[in-house]
Amino acid sequence: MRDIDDRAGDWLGALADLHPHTGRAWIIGVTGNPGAGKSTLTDQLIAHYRKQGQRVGVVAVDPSSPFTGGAILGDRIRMQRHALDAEVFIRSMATRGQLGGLSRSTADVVRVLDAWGAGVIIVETVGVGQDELEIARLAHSTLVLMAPGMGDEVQAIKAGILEIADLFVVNKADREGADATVRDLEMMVGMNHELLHAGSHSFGHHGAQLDREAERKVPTEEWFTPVVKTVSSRGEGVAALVEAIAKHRAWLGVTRAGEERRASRARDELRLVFRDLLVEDALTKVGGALEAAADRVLAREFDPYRAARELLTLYREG
Ligand SMILES: Nc1nc2c(ncn2[C@@H]2O[C@H](COP(=O)(O)OP(=O)(O)OP(=O)(O)O)[C@@H](O)[C@H]2O)c(=O)[nH]1
Ligand SMILES: [Mg+2]
Repeated sequence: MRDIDDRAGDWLGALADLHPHTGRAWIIGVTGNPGAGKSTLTDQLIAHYRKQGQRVGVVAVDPSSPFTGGAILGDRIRMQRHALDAEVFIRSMATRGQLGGLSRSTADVVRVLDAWGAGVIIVETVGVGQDELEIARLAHSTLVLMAPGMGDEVQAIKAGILEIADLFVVNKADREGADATVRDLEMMVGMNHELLHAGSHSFGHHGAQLDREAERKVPTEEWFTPVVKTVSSRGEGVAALVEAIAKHRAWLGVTRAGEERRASRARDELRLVFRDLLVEDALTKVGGALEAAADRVLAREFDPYRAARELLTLYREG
């Protein structure tokens, strides 16, 4: 893991060697606002999957600070009862701005845990920044957590969250306002479902899609994003959540949507790795020219756009 972490030695080769041993883990993304209860829920999920006899990997991502801050410490404490279990591996990641980005390094750690034999890998991330969206796309099942009375009201939901949520979890259901949050979410999911359904229906009349689906004999129904209520601190609702995740897994396994999801995950991953290699290659090739160009930008001889274009030309010719 060290070489892969530090991008040292033949880390790409090391990852490539792991590849044949990967692809078996179910990757669960857990995202939501700070303090919504992600780590507390993750701790409960670990306990459930351990009871099923699964090996569990956890990656807790805190992009907010380049230092190992309070949030990560909190994550550790919430999951402490699993610290001595050899079948549980918990890993924290806390550095933004590293080469290749947090999404790439998270993907690498997930890959290692997958090869280690984790049946389930839980990835905890805060919020919906670019890194977090990429990390969410890494997961097979993405859980979006809300807690009532924390500004997590449905009106405040950011665009894009509906797209990435495979399951909504209203945590802290012991608090006032939980039922209203559940109702609001269910209404929103219902409206979205109707929109999607209407769209695919009229498209179906064109024939081509229907024929293709009939040929393959796969179910075509859309996933209806469930809203599950939990009190993570007491473990309530967690069994129902585990069941809902299993349903999502089964659904992805047999539908065309699942096939598309697998295809887009493969594409996304390749794109990330390729982007990484390109950047590395380019930075190596232009070498000191980058510093020289930066000096000229600083002296306002060049604008950064022209400087970047010239570096690109230099790279292409090299
Ligand atoms: N009342 C109540 N409190 C809860 C529940 N779940 C978690 N908490 C508490 O909420 C606080 C935050 O929980 P965490 O699990 O650390 O939340 P988090 O989303 O991981 O927070 P960050 O990692 O900092 O973003 C802790 O004090 C928990 O004990 C719940 O269901 N009900
Ligand atoms: Mg946490």
